[in-house]
Amino acid sequence: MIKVITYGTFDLFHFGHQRLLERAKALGDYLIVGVTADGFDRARGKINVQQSLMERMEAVKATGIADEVIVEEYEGQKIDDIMRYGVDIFAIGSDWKCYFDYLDEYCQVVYLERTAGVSSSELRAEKREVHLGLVGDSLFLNKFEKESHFVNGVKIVGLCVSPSVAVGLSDELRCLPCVTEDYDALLREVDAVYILSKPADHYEQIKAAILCGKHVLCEPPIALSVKEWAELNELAKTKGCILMDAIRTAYSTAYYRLLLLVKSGCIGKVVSVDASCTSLRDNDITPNERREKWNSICSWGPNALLPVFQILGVDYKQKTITSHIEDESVMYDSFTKITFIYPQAVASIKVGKGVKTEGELVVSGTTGYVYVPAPWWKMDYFEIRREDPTENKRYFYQLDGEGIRYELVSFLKAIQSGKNFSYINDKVSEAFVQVMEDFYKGCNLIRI
Ligand code: C2G
Repeated sequence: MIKVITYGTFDLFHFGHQRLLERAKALGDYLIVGVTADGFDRARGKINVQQSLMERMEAVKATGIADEVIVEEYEGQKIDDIMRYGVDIFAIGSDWKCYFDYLDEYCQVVYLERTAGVSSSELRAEKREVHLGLVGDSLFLNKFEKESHFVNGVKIVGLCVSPSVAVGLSDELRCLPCVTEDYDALLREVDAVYILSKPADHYEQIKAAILCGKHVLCEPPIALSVKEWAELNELAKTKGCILMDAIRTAYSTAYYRLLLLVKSGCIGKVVSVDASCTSLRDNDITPNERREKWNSICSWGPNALLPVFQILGVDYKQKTITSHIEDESVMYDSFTKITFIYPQAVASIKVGKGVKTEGELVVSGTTGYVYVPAPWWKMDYFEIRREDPTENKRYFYQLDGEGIRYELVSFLKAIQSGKNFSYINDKVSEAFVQVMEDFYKGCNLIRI
């Protein structure tokens, strides 16, 4: 019996896949199909896959061509599989020509002509080309624009920016079809907006966008009062629009795996979460501009609060905010420390814009702790540490583009499906805003 093996993602199963499987099967008597696991696809840079592993495996099974369907989970697995299953022929589309020649040490390698005119990428793009507009006053937009090219189905078509910021923007951004200072004009040209303007403008800008039926991805805080936050959320639901917090850390694989491990009890019961996020000030803007824009609490607060609220929840009993406020007129805090008391745990965050400290994250539990070195918010690595250091474990997950591309993929999926897949749920988003509101109102605020 001649055994043939082939591999693929088989996203949005199409005619090209069908033909590939038919021809692979015809090479022998028994066909094994390896379907790539989500984590493996991500690791090899395929981040736009639409269907879950289960759905993709089902689609392959439904053809009735495969005799056996397996999951491909790791680099190098092909060699393992070929040996384990006693495979005679490895078959793959001609788009991989030469790439798998190294397998000829183990079996015969056959490249089958790729079917022209159909591909998952095209199907994905067709399904959901979302025209995105950028709103903001930061050069970070350059990075955002670059990252958008990794996500098919999204196209940045416009930009609303003040002339002072426009000077530092890349040519790609300055040459967009719609570059304007008029926000309403931008809204007319797009399906969705990414908002990176100063926090005090978020409420009005989000409201205007949603009233026009546009989806919103906004750097948190979404609003500066819970009342406004609730109003925007309600409005988004009524209008069928997605409103999502943009925190890149939430979309990094390492951070997400850390959450899953902690939640499944790998360090016992969590008793403390401590996170610090600080940076020195931008030198490219004047002190006045800077003060009007992002203070410490708005720049870093939601990011530092993310692990606190996602691990311990939002029902804390007490909170104390201690801030060094440099300018009372605009509530510019160069440093803020917040402590939370939960029924059986504590948490603290330190944020600074003009004060620097070690940017680490520590989650302490009854059987060990998680340590994430600085800058933890760009997480690709963490350790689970125990009393006996020989039991320590290290985890590494590639982080591409600081998580921006994964965040965009989630936003697009949400738009397409009408369901918010955001890793940051409503409760967490609201709790960020509650902290901001208390800070600005001076509730539980100690000035140093
Ligand atoms: N294919 C094809 N014609 C198309 C599209 C795809 O013949 N129009 C083939 C590909 O060449 C591949 C298989 O269908 O052999 C599955 O394609 P994908 O789902 O795009 O998977 P791919 O990323 O090519 O994964 O490590 C190698 C991978 O597992 C192959």
